[in-house]
Amino acid sequence: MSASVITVETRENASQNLIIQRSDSQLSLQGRIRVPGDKSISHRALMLGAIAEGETQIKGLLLGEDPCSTASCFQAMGAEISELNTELVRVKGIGLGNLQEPVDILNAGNSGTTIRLMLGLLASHAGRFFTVTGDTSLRSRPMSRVIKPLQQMGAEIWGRKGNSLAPLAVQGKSLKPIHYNSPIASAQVKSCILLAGLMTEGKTTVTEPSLSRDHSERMLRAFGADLVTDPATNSVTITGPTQLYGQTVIVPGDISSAAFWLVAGAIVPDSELVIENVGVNPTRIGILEALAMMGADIQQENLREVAGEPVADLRVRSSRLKSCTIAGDIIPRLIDEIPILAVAAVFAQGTTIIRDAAELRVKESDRIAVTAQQLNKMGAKVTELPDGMEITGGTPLVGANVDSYTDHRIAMSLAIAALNASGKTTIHRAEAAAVSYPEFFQSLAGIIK
Ligand code: SPQ
Repeated sequence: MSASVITVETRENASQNLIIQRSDSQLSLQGRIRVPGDKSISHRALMLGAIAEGETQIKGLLLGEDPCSTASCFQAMGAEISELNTELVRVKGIGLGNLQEPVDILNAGNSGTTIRLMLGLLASHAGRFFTVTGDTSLRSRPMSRVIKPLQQMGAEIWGRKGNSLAPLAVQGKSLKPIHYNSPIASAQVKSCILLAGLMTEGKTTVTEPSLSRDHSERMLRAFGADLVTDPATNSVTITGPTQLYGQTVIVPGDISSAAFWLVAGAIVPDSELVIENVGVNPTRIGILEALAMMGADIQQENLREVAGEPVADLRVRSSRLKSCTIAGDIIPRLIDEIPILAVAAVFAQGTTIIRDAAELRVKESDRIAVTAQQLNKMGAKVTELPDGMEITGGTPLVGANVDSYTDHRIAMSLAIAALNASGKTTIHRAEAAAVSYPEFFQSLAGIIK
């Protein structure tokens, strides 16, 4: 009998349960996996392609729900985007300042990156009016972090709860440049202001307390923007107006998706996985550093540079994990991987402390509360902290009924935890995985031996 059976059950309301039934026999994970394209880079390639002059070609685009939301918003504003696929997407750019006033409300779906980055562009399109919304989760996520700096640039934006929540209305204006000292390390805040700075006469600067992912800086520069970074102060300056020119973007595999396999390979005994073609941008590899601290056996192979981003194959072999402390400057470099790191910590000896991660409370779900509650249902010992978690590892997990709270990263983290739990685990609303990793269930079934 197979060591584990994976079933997907579709419910009447189209939501899906992922059921992982462990048998008593030993399970191991073996094989090679190619994770889908990086979500952050996919969004940016579609957006910059849409506002550039000429054609942008995108190879390896993530076909998840989030980039699809970005594509449909920019199509509604006049960009011609060919059918989305992983082989080759052609974006016919409409040139700087030429986004058209859409005839309907723009819908960013579940995607914080879509709405926050797009707001910088909408606010700076003088004379045009836009409305933008999202799903239930996105409508509860804070937008003042981008609205406030945009207002300092002269933007006119209205929304619910004192202009802090979507739906939002934007009256595009000619903006003035600012130097914004961001109180949080956030690539979405940084990118929003840089995109607003594209059309703004003069120097727009963002300084952040520690460095967040730098895909916008890399891609803006590749598209021809006049952009300077100062690593000593975590600052980036764009001088506008600056025309962009269509480019070829080759999207590497998403390290945030690879993280599930890295942890699975580490915690399931006698496993060995190779995750191919993973982006290892220094601003994203906190997960590799944290797992190394925990004693995971992970090697980077075939390190190479593809279209301005470093890429490697990652080989993971199972090993005994130990606890560690994850806090400070590393947090922005692994922020989306904390739910799956919590799963690693559940199987590590000792008590792992995660701090300085209060941002997790305003993601697709409150990822501190949901991770703790759902893993504890399986017998884990996770205590919520205001800005993180304390996780005491070493207690065997038992299958349970758990819920993703419609958060893709929670759905996939619980599936990996279930691999090492006895009996049956049912993950409710597991379809959320499609936001960033539509083929996650099939890949999981393919590596179980
Ligand atoms: O796009 P969204 O919904 O905000 O997605 C998440 C995710 O887990 O996929 C966050 F919930 O990723 C963000 C990430 O947390 C993507 C992102 C980006 O592409 O710029 C930056 C990070 O957010 P932030 O707020 O730290 O800038």
